[in-house]
Amino acid sequence: MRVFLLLVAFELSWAQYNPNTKPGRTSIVHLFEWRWADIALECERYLAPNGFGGVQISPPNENLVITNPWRPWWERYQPISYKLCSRSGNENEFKDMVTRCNNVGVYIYVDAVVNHMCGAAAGSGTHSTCGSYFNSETHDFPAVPYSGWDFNDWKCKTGSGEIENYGDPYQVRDCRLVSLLDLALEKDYVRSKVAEYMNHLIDIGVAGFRIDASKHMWPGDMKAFLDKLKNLSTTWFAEGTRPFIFQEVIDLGGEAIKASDYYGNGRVTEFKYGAKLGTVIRKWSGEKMAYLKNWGEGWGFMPSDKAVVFVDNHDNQRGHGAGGSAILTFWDSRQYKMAVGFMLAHPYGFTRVMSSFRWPRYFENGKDINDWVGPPSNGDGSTKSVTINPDTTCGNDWVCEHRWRQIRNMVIFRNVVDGQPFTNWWDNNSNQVAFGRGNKGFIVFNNDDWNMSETLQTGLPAGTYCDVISGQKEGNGCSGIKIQVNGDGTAYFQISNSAEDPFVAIHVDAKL
Ligand code: AAO
Repeated sequence: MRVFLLLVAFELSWAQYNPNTKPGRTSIVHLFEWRWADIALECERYLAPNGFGGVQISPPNENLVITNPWRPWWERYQPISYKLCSRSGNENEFKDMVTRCNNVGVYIYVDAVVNHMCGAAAGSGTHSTCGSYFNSETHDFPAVPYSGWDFNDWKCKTGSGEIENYGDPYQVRDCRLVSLLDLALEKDYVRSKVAEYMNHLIDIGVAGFRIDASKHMWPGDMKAFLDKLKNLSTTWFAEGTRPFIFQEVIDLGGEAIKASDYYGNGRVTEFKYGAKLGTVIRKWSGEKMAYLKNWGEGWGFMPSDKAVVFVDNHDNQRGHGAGGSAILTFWDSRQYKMAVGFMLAHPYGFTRVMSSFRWPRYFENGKDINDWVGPPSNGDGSTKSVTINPDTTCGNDWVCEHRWRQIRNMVIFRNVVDGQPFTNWWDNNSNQVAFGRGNKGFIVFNNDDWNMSETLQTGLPAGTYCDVISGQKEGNGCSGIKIQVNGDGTAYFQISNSAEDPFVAIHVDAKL
């Protein structure tokens, strides 16, 4: 009996690390600020046919409406209630999205903002996305309901009530993050309200959660509300499936709170990944791609099976959060494609692709003063829909990095090589590197300032392969460069340093 109980406990906690994506689908995409109606369409018309496993969505719950005079993207990180209405849509549209995406095997991961409510200076009124009344001075959120008792103010020991020092874990967990009213998650009432919200989403059919600002919650308090979560809906998932949990904890080293404090609850965001990869691809600080030979744990990252990895996220692509100017984004498209290509080819971590909107980036003294600008919107503040151009790119200022050929084809590459070991590493001791994934795929980069011309062991069966970066296999043809793999597995690669994309990727599903 004892052994059995232990096994059950192990099963339950273990399962929260599993992304629950369909077999053979290995990445999710963050469709930042997209409307639910557009996500439903994207699942059906693009994500399912191209092997994406799921979508991280922006927070779906009611939030503060900020107009000064335009609405910042970050208002969605200031909850007013757990009603499902936001700029992305209402509850019916949300349910329709989840149903339609699930029906084509693309699952939904909710950004859960449960550490706090709105900022202390939000005031009172009904300027919220469902029109619910709130009062930030009296800490009154009747639509949940939360009241003064449900916040941490009495617990915080700093003079300002704010987090003043990230070296003190008590401040980080018990005080306010940028003035956001900090929920008292030690209370069972608060835990229950959070779990009720998340269970409502599970009932609708979501597959998991990104837990915002996890660093600012005690891991034990999080465990308490996570333990209250139901298994996933059996309409789409096997009986007993636990929701996927990944916690947003920024740990670049040097602070009191470590990512490892959170491993017991689920996966954790590995912020070192994008910061380091950006530095390497930019060739800053003496870094070079040859050093990527032991990428992953060898670079001091968390264990691969705990990590969620990404090149950029919605914060650090615009100077929020952590990583600074090393972070690569769609603004640096050539290097960005290489970084995302490297991430998707490399076995480390569970991968998330970013999909952004364009904003009028404008630097003053090294800071983007338009870092607040919200999604493409109409005069009344409503979010614009994602239009699709004849060439399959997106309109209305939606960037749709996930639709860039190089990125989309590398999402497919990762699916094809899933489970294969990291093999056949080669480098020139500089910025020309190559590696394989068993006998399924091979990728070669030239990030040096000179041409590359090498014969390399690919590990692949003999034949002609279509490079999925410069083009792709189309019917029996290839719209890109063709690579000839010889009987002994070697192939000749020539990559100009001035190529549009100085990298080549081949895999067994793109064999001609
Ligand atoms: C807005 C206004 C505020 C206002 C507030 C309330 O900007 O001025 O006070 O409303 O009225 C987002 C926006 C915020 C916005 C907020 C609410 O980014 O600007 O505030 O919505 O609307 C910390 C947290 C991390 C958080 C990140 C942004 O730990 O959880 O800040 N990310 C999430 C979301 C994010 C959201 C929230 C949380 C809040 O992804 O979108 O905020 O729901 C250090 C710490 C990090 C810390 C950063 C930034 O990082 O380690 O934990 O992240 O500082 O404060 C080097 C270091 C690195 C360091 C970094 C920056 O890289 O190595 O460790 O420098 O100093």
